Amino acid sequence: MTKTLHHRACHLCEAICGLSIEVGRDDDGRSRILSIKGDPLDPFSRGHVCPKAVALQDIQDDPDRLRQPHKRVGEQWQAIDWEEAFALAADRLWAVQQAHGRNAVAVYQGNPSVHNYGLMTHSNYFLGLLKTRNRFSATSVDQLPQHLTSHLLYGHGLLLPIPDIDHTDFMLILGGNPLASNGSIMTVPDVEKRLKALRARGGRLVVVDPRRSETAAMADQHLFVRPGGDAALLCALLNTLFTEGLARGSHLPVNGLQQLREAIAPFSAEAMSAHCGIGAAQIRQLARDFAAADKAVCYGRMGVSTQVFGTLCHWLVQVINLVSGNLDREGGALCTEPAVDLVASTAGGHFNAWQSRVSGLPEYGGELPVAALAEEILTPGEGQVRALVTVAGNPVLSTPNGRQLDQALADLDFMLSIDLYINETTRHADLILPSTSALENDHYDSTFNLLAVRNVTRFNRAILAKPEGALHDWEIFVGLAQAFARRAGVELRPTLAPSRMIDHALRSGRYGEASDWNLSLATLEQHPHGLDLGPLRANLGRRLATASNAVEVAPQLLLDDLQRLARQAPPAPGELLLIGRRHVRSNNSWMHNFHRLVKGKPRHQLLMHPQDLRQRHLQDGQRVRISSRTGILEVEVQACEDMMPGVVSLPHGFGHARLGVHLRVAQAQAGVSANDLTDERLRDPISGNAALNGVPVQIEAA
Ligand SMILES: Nc1nc2c(c(=O)[nH]1)N[C@H]1C(S)=C(S)[C@@H](COP(=O)(O)OP(=O)(O)OC[C@H]3O[C@@H](n4cnc5c(=O)[nH]c(N)nc54)[C@H](O)[C@@H]3O)O[C@H]1N2
Ligand SMILES: Nc1nc2c(c(=O)[nH]1)N[C@H]1C(S)=C(S)[C@@H](COP(=O)(O)OP(=O)(O)OC[C@H]3O[C@@H](n4cnc5c(=O)[nH]c(N)nc54)[C@H](O)[C@@H]3O)O[C@H]1N2
Ligand code: SF4
Ligand SMILES: [Mo]
Repeated sequence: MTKTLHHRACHLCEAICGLSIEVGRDDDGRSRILSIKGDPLDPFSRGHVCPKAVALQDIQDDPDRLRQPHKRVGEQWQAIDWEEAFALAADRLWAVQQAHGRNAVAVYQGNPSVHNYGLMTHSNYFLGLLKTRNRFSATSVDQLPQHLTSHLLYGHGLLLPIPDIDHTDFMLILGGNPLASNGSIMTVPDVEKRLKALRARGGRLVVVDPRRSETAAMADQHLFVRPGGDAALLCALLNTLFTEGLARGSHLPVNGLQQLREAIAPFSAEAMSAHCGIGAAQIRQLARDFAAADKAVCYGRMGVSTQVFGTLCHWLVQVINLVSGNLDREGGALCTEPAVDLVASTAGGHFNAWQSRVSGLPEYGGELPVAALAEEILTPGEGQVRALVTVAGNPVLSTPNGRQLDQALADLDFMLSIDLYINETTRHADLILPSTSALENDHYDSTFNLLAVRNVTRFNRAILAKPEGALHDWEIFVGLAQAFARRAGVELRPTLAPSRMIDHALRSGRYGEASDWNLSLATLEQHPHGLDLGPLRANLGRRLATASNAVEVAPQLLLDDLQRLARQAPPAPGELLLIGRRHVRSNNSWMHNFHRLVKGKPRHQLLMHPQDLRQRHLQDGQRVRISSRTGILEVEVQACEDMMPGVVSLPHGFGHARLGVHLRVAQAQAGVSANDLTDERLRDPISGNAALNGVPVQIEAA
């Protein structure tokens, strides 16, 4: 056997870790992975790796993974060839649109759509031809409030300021657990090391979370917050900055500061304390500590996005950074300057240009909130959704009231899924088109370089040869586009391979031919460990894309939403609120089929504070019945001192015990789906983003 060593970025989560992968080639010419390790020569990740990296090998070898197109025939699946598959998809989608209009075909794009570069470059080549307004994605169960905030304040939804974690003196984290997630909208491999370094240089880490998470456990201070209470806390922090004279000027041009001051005046720490469950004196002290730090940054993530005040929260996070003088400043929050810059190559976006048919939810950037998907399928009338295309997604497990969506999918006239597996969602498809695996693909990370705590760049070739008869995701989209264009009689513009597109973008980008870096695909291929382009620097001033060229700090939409917060009822006595959690060995819904990740004790129990158990005469380890407006589940409860009393936690992405799912390892420890309890009617009304956290539930013995 011959052995070769390859360097390659992992792109399973947002962290971009460099890997060293040893591949053996047998005498019969077959290649297999011998080992996957962290790459110490990667200047960004410096050898860091998490257990999920080994999943790359498991995906490669998984006997459950589909390797050619599969067509449904009754309750059976039949393997077919690509030409037949493309023609079938085109015929059926075209027929639905002919009979019921363009919007009768809906699209859902899942999370790997932004992790796989061929999906980034080519999914729209086909999906754009459908010209449907019913486009949905995982964005609206995730970071939509962050895009909308940047759109309103800075004029571009991708001008997302990233915490300058390596240079800050004070980091305030709300609703993020980077020790489990490895960072999000903050690409930061080896985050634990970087947070330890922050503390070693005398800085402070404060975490606000209803659970003492892994990150909270290593912080200088952890504050339990009532789920959904962050907007109240953030208002009170901002109010304290203003009333105690702690605000600092910003070098950025700003509009609306006076309106902001006036609007926030009623939201004192004393008035907000009950809503967030944190004492007024503690809130005021936190504001003083934050303001006293030379360089500080406030960072909010999933826990504050996916709640009923999601957009208000992310607006307040930005405003606190601005008002404390930390926006667009070293050690504060900075926008990246990546080698391939989606900010430069895309328009600023639009919001609320149209609304969803049934509930009138606003579009953002051409997408509607996915909380509306099931009702668009289930509600009869002009414009009803009759067919669905899913791409790299599992909305039955990942979107609110997944059980309702599960039932709705069974009603469709046609469903096409581009996915590697027959999972809880794709089991409803009429046709599944599987792509090559990650290691059979080239990769350039156009998404997460944009969100990284340093300006970094790398391109890696595929490590394993593409198997005979297999297609990459981008080739599947080209095949679908060609077949659909033929069917619809429209002309298709020519396209390039993703690597050619990246080469063009690199050459014309800010580190391209016009700079000393002279970056191109060829230069990056000479740097297989990746290239460090330097720390983040202030740049927002010259990149603001608002009509006024100033930061619009007080959008009327958000000032108005403060009234919703002011009207909020105080917590009901005995309330029990459901939140989620992530584990470093799991990734949303699709990594439970890999032995090496799921081995050991189960990790999908319901966590509950012992005091809440006692009050309900429940025992640790017992099976309980948990119910919400949308569903009832039975699950094992685990006593956990790390939970805030009145709050229970269940991870999402489980619930694999459904008929027809072909994930044999995952089904051995199926668990239940948290999204059978979450409620599609519980949303942030500003963005329409789902409120997956802070769901009212009841619990009793099963
Ligand atoms: N209750 C609750 N719900 C949540 C969350 C939560 O915290 N709590 N988190 C939300 C978040 S942040 C997200 S991002 C969503 C994720 O939700 P989704 O994106 O809907 O689901 P995933 O589990 O990421 O499913 C990914 C799918 O892509 C397939 N896949 C993987 N790689 C590829 C590839 O290269 N090509 C193709 N074609 N397919 C591929 C997998 O087989 C899998 O079916 O879940 C959301 N749902
Ligand atoms: N291992 C692993 N890594 C992942 C993923 C994964 O599934 N597994 N998913 C990837 C994806 S798609 C994403 S989007 C990122 C997400 O990255 P993070 O945002 O860091 O994700 P979570 O671990 O869900 O952290 C959310 C935290 O918010 C807390 N929380 C819940 N409700 C509230 C609330 O009302 N207020 C406050 N302040 N906190 C609250 C939860 O207790 C939890 O600790 O992770 C990515 N990385
Ligand atoms: S943290 Fe783990 S899953 Fe994420 S990029 Fe690094 S190795 Fe891959
Ligand atoms: Mo996500």
